[in-house]
Amino acid sequence: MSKRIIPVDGDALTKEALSRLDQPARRLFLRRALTLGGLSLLSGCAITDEPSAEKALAKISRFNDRVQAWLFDPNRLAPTYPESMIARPFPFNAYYDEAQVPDVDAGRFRLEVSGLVADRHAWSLPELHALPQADQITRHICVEGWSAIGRWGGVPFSLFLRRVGADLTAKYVGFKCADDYYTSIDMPTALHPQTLLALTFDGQTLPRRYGFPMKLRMPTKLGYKNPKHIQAIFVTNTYPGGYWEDQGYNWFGGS
Ligand SMILES: Nc1nc2c(c(=O)[nH]1)N[C@H]1C(S)=C(S)[C@@H](COP(=O)(O)O)O[C@H]1N2
Ligand SMILES: [Mo]
Repeated sequence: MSKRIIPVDGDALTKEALSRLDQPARRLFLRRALTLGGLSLLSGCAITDEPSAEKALAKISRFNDRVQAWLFDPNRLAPTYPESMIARPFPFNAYYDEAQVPDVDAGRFRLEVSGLVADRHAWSLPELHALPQADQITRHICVEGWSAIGRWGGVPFSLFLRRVGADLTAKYVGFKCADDYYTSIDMPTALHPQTLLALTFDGQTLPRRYGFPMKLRMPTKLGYKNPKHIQAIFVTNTYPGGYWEDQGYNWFGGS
């Protein structure tokens, strides 16, 4: 199978990501199903009622996730930008408004690490800051129809996973946040060189509205895949889903 060409130009990337992912999953699947001659063909069973149609759609969605994961190229880098292109102020987004942003106590904070890892000790913020740090200026793309360039700094996530002795052959890394948000990613994306456990934004401590004390920043994935206010990280082979993913958003959510 030949590798899909992913444009490295920012606008093209935005357009491509949106065209593939911003519409409600149902519409996309129905369109695809129609062109393929019916859902029943794909699911191998007659679709007569809502629940069975839903089940078939879910099945196709998970299949699409697998295909995208296969096509994912861990060596392809997302575009980076000059400092002059950083959006100031950077947009805020969450499933609630800004007044409800969680207030995490920096001194008492400990990042929990569990699942398929050798070292389950909980990390304080100074311990995380003591690890090697990286910095990058990339574009954040939200399916609600906006994108903005920002600068995030923090621990390369692949380094962190190796440091905790994670099973790098496991399928998923899951995240639980200080609000009720949660999400999960595939291991190849977790190990991608641009995936950062971000502790700073624009050279400052990560502000509260952007996910203090830390967020996972992945320029290869859409906004909703980038969890803010991370409290716990776990490595697993059991599909963990996500806040928006469980409501029909595409799980892979990236390129
Ligand atoms: N904990 C948490 N993380 C989250 C969200 C959220 O509601 N809670 N929203 C997601 C969505 S949809 C987007 S677009 C980005 C917004 O990040 P920003 O506020 O830094 O722009 O955070 C993502 N991560
Ligand atoms: Mo978003």
